[in-house]
Amino acid sequence: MAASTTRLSTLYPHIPPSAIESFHAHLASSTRVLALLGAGLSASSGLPTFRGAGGLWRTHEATDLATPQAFSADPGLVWQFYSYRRHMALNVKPNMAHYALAEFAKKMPGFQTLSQNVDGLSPRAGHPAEQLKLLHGSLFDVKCHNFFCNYVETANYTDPIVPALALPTDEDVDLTTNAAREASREARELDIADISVALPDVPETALPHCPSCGGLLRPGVVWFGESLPAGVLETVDAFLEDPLGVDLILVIGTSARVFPAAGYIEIARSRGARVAVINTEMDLPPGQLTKDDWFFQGDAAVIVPELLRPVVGDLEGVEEKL
Ligand code: BV8
Ligand code: ZN
Repeated sequence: MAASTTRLSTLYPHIPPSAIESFHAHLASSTRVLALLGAGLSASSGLPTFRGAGGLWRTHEATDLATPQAFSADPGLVWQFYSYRRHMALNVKPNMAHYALAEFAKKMPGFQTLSQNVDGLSPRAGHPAEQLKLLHGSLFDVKCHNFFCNYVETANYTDPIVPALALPTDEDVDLTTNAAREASREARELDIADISVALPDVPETALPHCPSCGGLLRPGVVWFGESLPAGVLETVDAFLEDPLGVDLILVIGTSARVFPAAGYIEIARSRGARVAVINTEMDLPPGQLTKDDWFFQGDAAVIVPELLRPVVGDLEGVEEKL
């Protein structure tokens, strides 16, 4: 039994070694591979998933805040939501699954990765850009909200992006009761995702503005009701329409509920792909898995490196980066 099979079935006794071996056998004969990534990939880096915490940010459904309507109604609130997520993402690191996928891309020219994640962790793990399609944009891109202005800025890692979006600290809170004792220690950032923390009022004038037309800048992500980046859709369709077909699709840490991203699983299957799901929960829409597919239940950061080990090896030296 191969070392990785032993390792994985030791870590996850519920995963039958035969499933790992049949997966590795199929991987060995695969040249055209897709991956669909979701928030679960970044969970063990320390980032909350959309469904985690009931999908709520303060009292708001994350999916409600991720809309053009929410931004038009209250750009300050939406910017605090995205600035918070930028801050969180910049304060965590890619995990072994991000690195394994990046290494797999370098070793497998016929590998294309479709990420729903806007957290920037796959790019930070060195995933080759031409093999990484950010279906829903990035927290670290900004663009002008003015329909007639096409100003875009990529890879803006300034945190906070404007001073007014700095996270409040407990120094900002009235500490008169035990000020003397408190004064000595570092001011602690307050978690504005927590409803008990007052949300600073950020005037629109203090929000990021477009250097080209003076309009409001908005996060460079795809909001619900907005179409995906045209270039990305074309590249994905070209990969799927390639006469070589698709041998395998890895569905990693996603609830596969958001379209068109979730739709790529069945399209890949129609192009010949077998489906391998890596998820802590059996969270796919019912009936989506057939007998020729695999379901590896557990943490993506542990399972993905083992599943890809025959191609990427033991990712020597990556640990130091974690
Ligand atoms: C559009 C960016 C049209 C912003 C996001 C067809 C049917 C039904 C509805 C539609 C349809 N077609 C379109 C729609 C509408 C809508 C949609 O899909 N609605 C859903 C809710 C039903 N789609 C759209 O609006 C799309 N646009 O269709 O435009 C159009 C066309 C032309 C012209 C104009 C318009 C745009 C959708 C993109 C929205 N933006 N993100 C932001 O991030 O703020 S979506 C966002 O939510 C993420 O990117 C991601 O896609 C989704 C969250 O899903 P996951 O990533 O899977 O996360 P989740 O928390 O749900 O699940 C985590 C999973 O991980 C769980 O399964 C858990 O068990 C697992 N897990 C947890 N820990 C681990 C783990 N797994 C492994 N290891 C662990 N450690
Ligand atoms: Zn502008």
